[in-house]
Amino acid sequence: MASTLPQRWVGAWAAQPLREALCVHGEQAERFTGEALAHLTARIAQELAHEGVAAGDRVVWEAAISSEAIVSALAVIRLGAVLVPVATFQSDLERQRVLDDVDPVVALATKRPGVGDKVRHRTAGLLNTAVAEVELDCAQGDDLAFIIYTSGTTGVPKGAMVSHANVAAQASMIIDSWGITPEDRLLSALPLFHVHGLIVALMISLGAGAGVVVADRFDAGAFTDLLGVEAITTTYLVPTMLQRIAENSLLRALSPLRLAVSGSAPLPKDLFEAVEAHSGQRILERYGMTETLLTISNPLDGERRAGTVGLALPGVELRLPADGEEAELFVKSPTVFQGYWNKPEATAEVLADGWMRSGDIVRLDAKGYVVVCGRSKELIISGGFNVYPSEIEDLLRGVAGIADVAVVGVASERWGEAVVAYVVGDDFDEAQARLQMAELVSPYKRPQEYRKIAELPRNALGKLQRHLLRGP
Ligand code: MLC
Repeated sequence: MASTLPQRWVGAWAAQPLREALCVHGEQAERFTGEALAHLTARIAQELAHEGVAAGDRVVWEAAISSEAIVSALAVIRLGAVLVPVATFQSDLERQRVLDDVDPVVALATKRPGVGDKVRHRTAGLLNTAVAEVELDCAQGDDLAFIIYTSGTTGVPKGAMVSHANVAAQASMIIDSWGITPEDRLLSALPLFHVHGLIVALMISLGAGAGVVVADRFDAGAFTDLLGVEAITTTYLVPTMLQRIAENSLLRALSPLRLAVSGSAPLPKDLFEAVEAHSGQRILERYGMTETLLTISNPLDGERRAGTVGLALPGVELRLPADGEEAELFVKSPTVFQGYWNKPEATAEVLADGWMRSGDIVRLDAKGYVVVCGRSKELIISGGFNVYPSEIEDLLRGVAGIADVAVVGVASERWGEAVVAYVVGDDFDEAQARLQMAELVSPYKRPQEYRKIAELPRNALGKLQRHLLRGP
């Protein structure tokens, strides 16, 4: 098997020990050479081993964009333990559901009263505790590297199991297809609790020996300043970020980049064209999902076609519709996940004979590039984050005064799709609903707008006709 991700890191750090490997931009910029990262990650891995964390153990990790948190995440992977990233801004309910499901040995997270009482907590980073001698970087392909939670349709989160072989295959595909080299410097302001920011941007770029600069939040002005100041060559974005850069008339800052990639949500054609008109940069759009990692991409050297996600990456098989037709996309790839943690039925619904059911409806354009034209699953993508309507509807049904409710995604220039709740109920109190939702779910899942409606549209069988609600 090709090198695992941690083997790639240590190889890259050893090859260029004194070069800057990582820079974390928060209040200040904190910089780490390859040598420093190799040392610090080994040290934290040894501390974790001393505390009883062993290869194969699950470690919940609060994905702060800080040096301590990032170094700790790398250490967990080097130790061969399974990294389970969670968002810093999760609600207590969301956090508890993950903890209950994954049952970790330790959580590298801020302790919240009552949440995860059974779990041992420690803050990320060096504690100057004792260390245990332990072998590092010896995970094998079949071993799990990550369990990454998605909300799923029921609100009960599903942990997608991603193996070392999955990420090793992804690393080869991305590094070769996008030509990532140690000469590259990547800037990312993506959150680190998802595949895009954590695996594709941070971890695979480190594996290629590229310098990685991460920013702890996205601000169009600060971000475009960093492109120049940090001599950045590549960046990965979601369309909402490009939209903000455009709104602030800062697109020209993208001109010097060797490569700018967009993903996690569809990139509108007019935004693609605006970026090119103002910067000369033809954005490389690609397609992926947590369960498959990235499988389709526009080419680095060939034609990048606006409104398409491109062609199968090397080693990926796609089950595609015939010319002129639309059908659900199925994907087979060495990057397809190992199933949902402890959820064989949910796994069987999407994975059969190595083929992953994407839930996305696609067609081919005139040149055989894949165009995502719809979804067979109920999903809203807001600013690159996935929101499942039924999770939010279930919680809203618990709000006094709501007799019936439907949550839909409404087209939005700012977010791609915005979460909107249609509510039936004479006594509905919007302020109360907002208060309760702020308590229960992450900010991006909360309805941005509540619209009162006399009755929800249903067909003769009582099934909700969501498409009738998706208007502006
Ligand atoms: C933030 N807010 C959102 C939101 N992001 N609301 C809806 N949808 C979103 N995506 C909330 C904030 O919490 C805040 O709430 C309010 O909106 C305004 O915040 P802001 O400051 O304007 O937004 P910001 O925090 O700058 O976030 C915008 C963003 C962020 C684009 C940087 O959404 C983001 O990081 N998106 C990336 C998502 C991503 O990485 N997805 C990868 C999934 S992996 P309040 O209440 O405080 O006012 C995957 C596989 C693949 O899908 O193929 O990549």
